[in-house]
Amino acid sequence: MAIARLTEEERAAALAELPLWRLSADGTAIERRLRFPSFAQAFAFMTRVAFEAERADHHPEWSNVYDRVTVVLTTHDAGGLSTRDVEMARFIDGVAG
Ligand code: HBI
Repeated sequence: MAIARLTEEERAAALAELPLWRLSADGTAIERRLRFPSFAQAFAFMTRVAFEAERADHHPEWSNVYDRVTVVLTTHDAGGLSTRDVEMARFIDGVAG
């Protein structure tokens, strides 16, 4: 299903509500770096997000080093940011705090 890329205005409005996320240099993705008390808790976070990603059919680009997780969200089908990225970022903020 084709999904629309956010306009500049929509992107700015969305980012204003996602202060923990940074816009990539090329404007096509948002990134958040997280740190957890342990590797086990970092991986548990990734597991919860993984199940949501499957449910939403929207998957993060992410990496994990011990207690840290870096999450990058972009919509490949739109060639940039879409509402799916905003919704997933909100979900992640809800899980990670
Ligand atoms: N995840 N981040 C992201 N971007 C996509 O475009 C995307 C996805 N997960 C699944 C998906 N697209 C499928 O809908 C398409 O590959 C068919």
